[in-house]
Amino acid sequence: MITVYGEGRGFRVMWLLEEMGLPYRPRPVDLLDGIENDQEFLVINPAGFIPAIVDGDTVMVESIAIMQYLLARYGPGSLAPAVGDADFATYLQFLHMGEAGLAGPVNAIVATDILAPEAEKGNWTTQWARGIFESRLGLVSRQLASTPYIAGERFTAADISVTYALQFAERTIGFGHGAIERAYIDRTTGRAAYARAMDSCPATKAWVAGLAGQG
Ligand SMILES: N[C@@H](CCC(=O)N[C@@H](CS)C(=O)NCC(=O)O)C(=O)O
Repeated sequence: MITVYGEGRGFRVMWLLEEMGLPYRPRPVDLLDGIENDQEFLVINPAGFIPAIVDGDTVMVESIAIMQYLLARYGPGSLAPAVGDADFATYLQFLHMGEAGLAGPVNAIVATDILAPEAEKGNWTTQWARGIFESRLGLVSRQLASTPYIAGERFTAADISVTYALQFAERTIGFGHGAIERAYIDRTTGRAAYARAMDSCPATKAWVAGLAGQG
């Protein structure tokens, strides 16, 4: 049985596991409660960030790497184009861009604009990170103008990566997406596996419900 430590980007992992039909056990990790209080988790990931997985003797962190591992080990089914597939390069590009170019830079904005003390908010780095996010988002928009999914005509793990990043930006920094991205998010999150993953992530579910209540 695969154990998934933490929600946050662990949602990507659980969504993928649901799409693949693999059993897993979500193990909550509360970053806001002081990670030093969760010694059992720190044995798994001494660096103290989520998500992490334990699959038998395998222990891993980094959500995109975990997804690649699960697809390589147990799949990929239809969720990753084969190397010889015309969509393979686009798939790999957006699988990684979802974190490296989109969700990762949003972390910097969250840290500075939301978590930092008042006097240190809104610095040059925040503007830089927003610029990175928006430039990569331009590549997402360009792709979605010609295909319904980020790597072509069918849903893949790259859609999990990118959808998570778009929602993360929306939910944390209030980023307002355009019509193409909105329609895309509706398309990908309408899947039954998305709803099941949400049921495995009660903290995320409560957070999203709270945001909807504010709007
Ligand atoms: N690149 C990492 C980013 C992980 C990350 O930023 N995780 C957040 C929660 S979603 C976290 O644990 N932040 C606290 C920290 O990094 O110490 C991934 O994709 O897994």
